[in-house]
Amino acid sequence: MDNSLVILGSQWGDEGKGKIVDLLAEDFEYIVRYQGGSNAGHTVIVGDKKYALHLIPSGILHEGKKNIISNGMVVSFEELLKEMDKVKEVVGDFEGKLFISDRVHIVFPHHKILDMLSEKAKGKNKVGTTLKGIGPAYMSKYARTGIRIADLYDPNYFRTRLESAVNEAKEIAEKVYGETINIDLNKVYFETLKMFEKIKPLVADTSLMLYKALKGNKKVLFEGAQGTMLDIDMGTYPYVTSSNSSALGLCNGTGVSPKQIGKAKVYGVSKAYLTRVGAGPFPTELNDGIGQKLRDEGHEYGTTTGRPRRCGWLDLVALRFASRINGMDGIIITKLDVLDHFDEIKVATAYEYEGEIIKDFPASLQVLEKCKPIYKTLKGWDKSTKGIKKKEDIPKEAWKFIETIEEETETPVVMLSTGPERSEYVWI
Ligand code: 2SA
Ligand code: MG
Repeated sequence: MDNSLVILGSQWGDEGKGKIVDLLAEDFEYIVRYQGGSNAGHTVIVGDKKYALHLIPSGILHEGKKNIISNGMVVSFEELLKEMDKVKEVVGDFEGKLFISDRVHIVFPHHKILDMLSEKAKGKNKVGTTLKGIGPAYMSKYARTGIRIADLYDPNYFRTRLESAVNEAKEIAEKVYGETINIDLNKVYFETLKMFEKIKPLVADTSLMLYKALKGNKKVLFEGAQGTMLDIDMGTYPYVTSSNSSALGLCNGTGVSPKQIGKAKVYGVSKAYLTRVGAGPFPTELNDGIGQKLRDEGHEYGTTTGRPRRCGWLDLVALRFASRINGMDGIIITKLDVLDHFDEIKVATAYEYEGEIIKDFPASLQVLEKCKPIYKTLKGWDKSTKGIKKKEDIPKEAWKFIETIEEETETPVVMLSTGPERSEYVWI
């Protein structure tokens, strides 16, 4: 790999990005998370140990890498410190290995409370958020009432901003949701400053760091969280997350110009089928035995929340869309082995909407709800692909599956991941 690289989710998250980033990290000097927060759940398995990463980039388990939490992320100090504690046994000292942008917005306890109240108020129309306070933290950012790491260096300034933020949260809770909430301003203030002391040595101007790195032709791996179809602008709005989880978030999330970012390759990670956690449209969802088989075989439960994931066939209308908006140079297919024992495998190549054939993913939820997938049915391979490492071992029916993906998305499949271990993959 000569270039810098973007690895992102091309579905609704949980495509297995963590494993891929961990696998490829060896080739890169910088690994950068640029959006989202602890709503992400990136599972990395090293030897017999499993690490669930939420905020820290998935390169942290490699030696000698610079892992960056850049300005587009929203960070809960409490969760960051907890996570650092979990990987401390591997990482040791974090200085020089983990960098946090001074422009990062902080997720406070009141954001989590507002997340919960907002979901409760939506009732059956709830988004199904991770309740990590992500939406409310981005709301504060865009309402210009947020608090960044850079704002903590002057404790009086921080105090003033926190006071108005907490008062505003209380008012929203009362006026919008009819609930009285208890937030101890002093406690939040002193605890934040105390936690900040531990985080301070890691704080950096990461936009400048990345500018210099890219200018000096250093190799940078950008790690997306969630997935393209959850992107705030291009996803299935309002059933989306609150950040640009597609490649569109790269510039604003890193503070790096499109010119510099444009030199990176983009690989989109896609499961061989499709899952979604939380509510929202999902044209190829299967509420039957096949869906359950996918869930069982694929262990489809949320890394952050443990929620069972909704499962269905691969949707190439959505993947075609993801390839276009991300400018995908290649697709990495994960969990191929989950499809090992199906007689027939289906992939949606278009939708039917009121008698019309649609090939481009629509914006309207009302249209999406009425879209019926048009499937291409492929023969299963009924052989184990688990752990295969050689191209020659890929069954011919699986090649047909791969070729169908390539034809429909006009994007090459570049790698198959054939199991959760670092070593279980094959470049094709
Ligand atoms: P939020 O919490 O405001 O970002 O939720 C908004 C929507 O975004 C979805 N979302 C996710 N979907 C898949 N995976 C995510 N991360 C965790 C994981 C989730 C988990 O890796 O498993 O453990 O449940 C993630 N984060 C956000 C969310 O379901 C809402 O639909
Ligand atoms: Mg995940």
